[in-house]
Amino acid sequence: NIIRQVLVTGGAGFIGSHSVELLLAQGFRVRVLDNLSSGSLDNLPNHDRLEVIKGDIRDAECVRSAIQGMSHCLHLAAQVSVSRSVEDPVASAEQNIIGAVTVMQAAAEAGITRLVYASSAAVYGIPTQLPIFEKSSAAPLSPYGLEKWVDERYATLFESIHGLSSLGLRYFNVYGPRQDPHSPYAGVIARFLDCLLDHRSPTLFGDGRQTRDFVYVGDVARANLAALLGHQQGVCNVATGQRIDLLELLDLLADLTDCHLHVSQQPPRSEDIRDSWGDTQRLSAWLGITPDWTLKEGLAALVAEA
Ligand code: UD2
Repeated sequence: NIIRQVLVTGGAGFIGSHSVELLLAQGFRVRVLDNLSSGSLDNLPNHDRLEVIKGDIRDAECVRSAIQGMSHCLHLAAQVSVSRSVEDPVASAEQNIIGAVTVMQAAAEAGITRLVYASSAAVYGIPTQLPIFEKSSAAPLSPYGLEKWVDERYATLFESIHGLSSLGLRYFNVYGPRQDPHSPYAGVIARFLDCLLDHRSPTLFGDGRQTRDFVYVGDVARANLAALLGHQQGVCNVATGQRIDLLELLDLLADLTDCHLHVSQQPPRSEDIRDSWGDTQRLSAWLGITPDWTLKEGLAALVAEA
């Protein structure tokens, strides 16, 4: 029985900590590399197979030593705010491109079996058809989306140059426990719920008829695990194949919390796309993953933890 050892960059973050939990439950040894800028040690359990290193993915020496002895790498550390990438594209590119290439180079040098890394539905930009499938053209609307797309190109190149096996996961709208509603990159579900529980009016940008494909973080962790154990090379959506508009979402949350408040309506955000909805055929064919959590169940779990 081979013990798999996985380095999780960004392992103290929202998606990272859920992935670490699942990997530990599956018998992996886990080493987390996190600079704790947005992640927190509070997100992680005490476990004899878990080791945490505080360090930055832009520090090549640190990444090289962290990856030493590992068989797999799950690279999630990133600057995750789309709006921050617009305000400071240089800092964002340093983390999301240079940081990612630093991890890929270290993974190639260390002869890692498999690299799985976080990409984003942001690579697609405005969809040309719905649901969006992986062969749709990439036309990012933000530096963030472009950075993730560049990472995908690097990963493909590193496969041919170094034989580094990798898969990029294009996450759609991820929600669930431990997403901090007050952080600048909190998603709409975390924000709406925070308002409702505080009896403050949620802010709705636009008419509320925009749609999103919301995927529960536990299902994202399952996709990460399956991707680490798989062999497919390229990119894969991580979505549910279902979408909902924001007014329906508000209704669901209002029912679950028993808080029926008026929303404060604002003009649409300039960078917003109208619809996002992921095709999941590849997720199921390549990774054998069908989401376990319906939106209702995921929201109920979130409300129960709040
Ligand atoms: C998501 C991802 C982003 C990127 C992008 C790709 C999150 C948090 N962000 O951005 O990283 O991958 O998809 O397409 O998952 N809204 C409100 N009120 C609020 C907050 C948001 O009405 O208080 C609206 C917002 O205008 C948008 C929708 O809710 O129409 C979703 O916003 P979001 O920030 O949760 O996520 P999104 O889709 O912009």
